[in-house]
Amino acid sequence: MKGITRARTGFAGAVATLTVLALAACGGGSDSAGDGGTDGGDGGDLIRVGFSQLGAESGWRTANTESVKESLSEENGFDLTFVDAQQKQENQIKALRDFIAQDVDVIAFSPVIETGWDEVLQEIKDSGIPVVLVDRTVDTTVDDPFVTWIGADFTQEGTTAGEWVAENAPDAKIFELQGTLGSGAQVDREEGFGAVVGDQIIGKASGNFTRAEGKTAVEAALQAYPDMTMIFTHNDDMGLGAIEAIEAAGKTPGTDIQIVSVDGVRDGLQALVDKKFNYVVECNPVFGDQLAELITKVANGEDVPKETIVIDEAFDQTITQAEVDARAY
Ligand code: GYE
Repeated sequence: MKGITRARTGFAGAVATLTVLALAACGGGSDSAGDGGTDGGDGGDLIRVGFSQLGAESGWRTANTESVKESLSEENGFDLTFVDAQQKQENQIKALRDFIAQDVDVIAFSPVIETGWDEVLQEIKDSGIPVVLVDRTVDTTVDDPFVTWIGADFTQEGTTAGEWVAENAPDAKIFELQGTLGSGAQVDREEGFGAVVGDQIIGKASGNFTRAEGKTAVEAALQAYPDMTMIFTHNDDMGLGAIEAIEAAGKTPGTDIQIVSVDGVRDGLQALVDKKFNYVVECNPVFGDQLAELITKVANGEDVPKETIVIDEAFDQTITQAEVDARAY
C-alpha cells in the first residue's frame, strides 16, 4: 500500500522556526465562485482554478480555506471555483469531474483519504489538465498523477509529538485519537508517533477530526481504558472534544489525563495556555500564497518542485497568552 506515487514527506527537518507568510493584505471583494461552479467567463487572462476542498471539519480547515480563497482571488489573477466536499469522497470525485467538464486551467484538491482516486485521476490525466495536490496525500496506481504537492510533513509531526512524550512522560499510558481513517494526516501521524512511543499506546479510535466525534470517542475510551493517563490526538478539535469528555467524567485534562495535540489553531493553543493541553505540534494551514505561486507556474508550464513542505513549529505550556493572541488563525 505504501505508495508508488504517494506524496510522502520523509525528511527529518525537526522543529523549525515558522517562516511567517505575508498574506496579501487586501481581503474583501470577490471572494470566490461559490459552490455552484460558475464557468468563469470574465477576464480572459485569469487562471481558471477548480479547487475541491475536502470539508470544513476543523479550525485548521477553516483557516486553510480562508487562506486559499484570499490568495486565489480575482485581484491576484485567478478565477476560482471552490467546492466543499463535506468530508465525502464521492462529493470530491463529482467536483473533480465537473472541473474536467468546465475545462479549468488547473485542478487543485485536498483528498479526504488516500485511496480510491485511480479512476478520476486517470480521467483528469486524459483531459490534460494539470493537478496540484494540496495538504493531504494520495496513494494511487496512476502514473505521475499530479504535478506538485504542497503540505506538511505529517510523519514528522507525529515523530515530534512522540519525542516530547518519550522525554516528558515515558510512563504515560496513551490513548490515540485518530483523524479520519485512511487520510494522509491520520496514517502518517500515527506512523511517526508509533515509531517513537508505540509501546505506550493502550488503545486507539477515530474521532474523524471533529470536536463532536472526538468527544464521543473519548467518552467511550474513558470507560474502556480507565488507566489511561494521556491522549495523543491527531488534531486540536478532537482534543477540545476530549477536554469536555474528561471534565464531564470528573477528571482534570492536562493533569489526570495529559493531552498532546497537532495543529496549533488558536483554540488549541489557548488550551495550552490554560494548561489543559500539554504539548501542541503545529501544522500551518496558511499557505495560500505559496499555493497561488505554484498554480501560476503550473498554468504557465513552468517548472515546479515535486513537493513543497510547509514548515511547522511546536509549543509547550511555556507559550504565553500574548503569543496566542498574536496568532493569525
Ligand atoms: O490537521 C486537521 C484537519 O489534513 C492537515 O485535517 C490536515 C488535517 C488537520 O481536519 O485538523
